[in-house]
Amino acid sequence: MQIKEGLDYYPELLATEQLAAIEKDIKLALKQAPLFTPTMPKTGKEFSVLMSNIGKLGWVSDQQNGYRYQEFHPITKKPWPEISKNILQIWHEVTGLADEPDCCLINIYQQNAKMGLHVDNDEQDFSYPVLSISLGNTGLFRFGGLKRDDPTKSIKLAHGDVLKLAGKSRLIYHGIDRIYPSQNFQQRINLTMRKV
Ligand code: MD6
Ligand code: FE
Repeated sequence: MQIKEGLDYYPELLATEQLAAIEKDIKLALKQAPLFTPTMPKTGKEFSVLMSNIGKLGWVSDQQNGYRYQEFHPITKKPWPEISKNILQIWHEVTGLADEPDCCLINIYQQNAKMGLHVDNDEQDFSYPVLSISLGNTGLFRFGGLKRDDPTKSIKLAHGDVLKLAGKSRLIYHGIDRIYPSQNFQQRINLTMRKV
């Protein structure tokens, strides 16, 4: 479903078994590459979202060196685990690309976590899409335009929803305003895949 030019929303795209398999893959990956708390460039303020990565490159941020991609975990210094087949399959299916993503960022939101409005622009080639998969608790996703103060709209991203930012929407501002409580889940997991 196209929400606006370049912004495609695939509600409940993923089947229960596929989601269970992905959750298992993520749990395993997090044993090798534990969650870390990124901090803001300059201020050093902690993100409320916990992060890790899988893939050749991982997205990290800290006070000293800011936002960047690197080949190793910021604490263990080990290379990131590989992106699982289950996750890659969704990238290939939805983007139609034969190329594999370089990075799959894992964002973990506990109840009070949120993510401020931002643009994904630490990559070199914006002609590639960014694909996100949501699992667990529903999150309220807000998106606007190419300028921070453009008007915004919101959609709820639930367990099994997929979102693609491409073309004219590749560089739109977006963020997560809140996480909805749930009887079924303890946290929200968001995976974002990118070519770096
Ligand atoms: C989230 N998502 O859903 C945050 N970025 O937790 C993102 O920041 C995002 O969903 C680029 C493309 C799709 C996304
Ligand atoms: Fe983003």
